[in-house]
Amino acid sequence: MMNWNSFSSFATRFLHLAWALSYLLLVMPSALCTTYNRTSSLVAYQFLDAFTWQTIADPVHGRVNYVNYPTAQQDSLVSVHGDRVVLRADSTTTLDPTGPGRNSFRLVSNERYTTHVAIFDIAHMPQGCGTWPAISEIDDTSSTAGGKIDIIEGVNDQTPNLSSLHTSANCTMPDSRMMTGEAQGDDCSSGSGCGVDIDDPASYGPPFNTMGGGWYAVERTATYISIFFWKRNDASVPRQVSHPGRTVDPSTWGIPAAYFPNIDCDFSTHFSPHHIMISLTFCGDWAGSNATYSASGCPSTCVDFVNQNPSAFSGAYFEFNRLSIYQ
Ligand SMILES: *[C@@H]1O[C@H](CO)[C@@H](O)[C@H](O)[C@H]1NC(C)=O
Ligand SMILES: *[C@@H]1O[C@H](CO)[C@@H](O)[C@H](O)[C@H]1NC(C)=O
Ligand SMILES: *[C@@H]1O[C@H](CO)[C@@H](O)[C@H](O)[C@H]1NC(C)=O
Ligand SMILES: CC(=O)N[C@H]1CO[C@H](CO)[C@@H](O)[C@@H]1O
Repeated sequence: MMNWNSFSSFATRFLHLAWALSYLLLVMPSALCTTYNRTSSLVAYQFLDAFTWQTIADPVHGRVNYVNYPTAQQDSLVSVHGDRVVLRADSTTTLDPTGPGRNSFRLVSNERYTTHVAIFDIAHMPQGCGTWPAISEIDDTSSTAGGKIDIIEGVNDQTPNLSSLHTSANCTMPDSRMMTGEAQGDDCSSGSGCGVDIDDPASYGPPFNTMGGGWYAVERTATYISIFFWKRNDASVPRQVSHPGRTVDPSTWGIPAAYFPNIDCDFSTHFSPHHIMISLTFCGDWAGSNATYSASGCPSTCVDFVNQNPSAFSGAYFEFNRLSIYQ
């Protein structure tokens, strides 16, 4: 028969075991849970309804004039073809050098997101000398105080480029990370951010468009940010990405193109809830810097080229098949 002492130690051990089990059952699954539920599946006019057209002066000083939605409709800079949404810059107007820049778009999502997955199914991205397209996540201020995730960004058709974080001071990335891309800098608060070159020339610009585009996806959690890319004919694209359904689990998608852990970067103070931003500017601080522009093999100076060659911007458009968001 069990005496009181051994019963008591049995009971204590039982309680410990029960606590450990309940910890495993209740705490661990949520900590390990990487399944997200779909909250938006945006095509056609629903896609456009989820965004606001920002008409601010360009924070990166581009040769651009961000128009509102009615102007974009009137000038056919926005169109819907079945499910697909096309957002383009003006490609018919020769600009007065003393007047405003080239009409284009800067769309900001009405909702903000913290922990989430977004899958962009993109058929075409803006191309041409002087172009500087971006798909980013950023807070309201257009500064990097609340952090900024550049999912796709590049200039002057140069490939492959570039997924990056931009933050306030005291946020760096480890040199060695589980990702297929190549780190270009580890200090996320530096001017160029902690960028990662995506290891595939078809991730950007004309080669991306020739392929029929592909899929970019971002996963943001409290402890890491991952960016994934698959070109259109990539047989390894997960079905969850190519045929987005009710749930996704990015832990089944393989090694990300870019991976940004929170090891030397406190996410809670460096990243606020973010809007999704889709924009196209011309020239400005990056694309238009003399060194960058001339190194890309583009003619003339960036601003003169953008002013004088409207037809060079007939390929300056995004075409989205779908944007799926999971939370
Ligand atoms: C997803 O939906 C399921 C079923 O409604 C729910 O149990 C689960 O908590 C949801 N997950 C998230 C991350 O919200
Ligand atoms: C920098 O961040 C670390 C955590 O990532 C924190 O411990 C440290 O206090 C921060 N330093 C400054 C100057 O904010
Ligand atoms: C860039 O090049 C243009 C034309 O050659 C020149 O006028 C301008 O001063 C240059 N800007 C800088 C910052 O070097
Ligand atoms: C291949 C290529 O153009 N890579 C460029 C990507 O962007 C970084 C940062 O601007 C450049 O240093 C690379 O040359």
